[in-house]
Amino acid sequence: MTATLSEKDLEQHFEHTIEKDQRIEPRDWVPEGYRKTMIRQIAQHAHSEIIGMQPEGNWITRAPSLRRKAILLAKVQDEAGHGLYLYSAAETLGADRADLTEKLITGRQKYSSIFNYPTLTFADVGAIGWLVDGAAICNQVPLCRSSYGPYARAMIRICKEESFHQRQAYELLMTMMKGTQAQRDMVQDAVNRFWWPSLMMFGPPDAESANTAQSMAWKIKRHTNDELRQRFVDMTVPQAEALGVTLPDPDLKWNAERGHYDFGPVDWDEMKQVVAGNGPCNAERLARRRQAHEDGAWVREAAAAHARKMAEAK
Ligand code: BYC
Repeated sequence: MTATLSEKDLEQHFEHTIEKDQRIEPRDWVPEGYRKTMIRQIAQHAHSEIIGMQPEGNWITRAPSLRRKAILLAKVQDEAGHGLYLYSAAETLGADRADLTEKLITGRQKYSSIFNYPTLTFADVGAIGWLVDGAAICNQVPLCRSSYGPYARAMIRICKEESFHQRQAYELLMTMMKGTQAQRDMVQDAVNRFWWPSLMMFGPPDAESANTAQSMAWKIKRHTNDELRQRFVDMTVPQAEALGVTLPDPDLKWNAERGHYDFGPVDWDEMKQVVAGNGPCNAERLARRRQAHEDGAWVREAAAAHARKMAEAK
């Protein structure tokens, strides 16, 4: 005899799983709000990885040596892989990957603001790897303990790869800093342009973050946006000193009382503009993604035809 569980029982089981710090798995019942939030965050994250291939991909053909080209190619391919694990994780929640892609290219789903800034010199490849991957690691290591199993597990591999990305970038910047004055200036200029947008990656301030409270209660997020932003600043200042660059913030200073670095105000209006689609490269990034999607139509058709043939042959 099988007993049917009521919605209340299912809800209790879900709450209990979260409370005990156990993972929610695809087979488990989840409240609709949890499913929606998870799909929203995972889809935005996947889109960010895929759009994030563009700014650095811009330098593959112009990398200054074969070694730098091989490293950059591997990094950009890693981002594609991250996108794929994440779209697969979203599918376990009932999302359809084609639908998510459609939402991205029609501007109905977001991706990280950081990828709407241009990459003007090769030093930007280093600045992105150091600061953007650095911010990503800071944000994503706690997500390895996120309550949704497939997302948390994807995050473990992603973080390992991001750590390699950050190290190769720091080595690239170190090499440039030991070069000519023109190379050092290039690094400083890249850091000046990427510092503030990197701080925006953590999301709006806690007081304006619509989703944090619920996502923390569901243990999707383990820390607030401001906590992680502070952690990133604290971690990065000594790295900047070791590199020999300055961070473009006159208010940045150690606060012994707080045990943290104080930093100046982030330009939240700029972030809002970029998220609303008005950043320097939003139109270009989406147009490129749309074109790539159209160019790939024949691959999707061929794969579907092959799958049909295989099914018929059985
Ligand atoms: N850009 O309530 P909040 C990478 C949106 S890829 C654009 O705090 P939440 C890499 C937010 O979505 C890096 N939008 O939201 C790749 C929400 O809008 P909706 C990507 C942003 O979700 C290649 C609204 O603002 N990382 O590492 O609680 C090369 C209010 O925000 C941004 C991830 O996706 C932004 N920066 O917290 C190198 C990590 N910030 O949906 C590196 C996973 C906020 O309500 N995601 N918004 O309309 C997260 O951890 C969280 O989603 C966030 C935001 C901390 C980003």
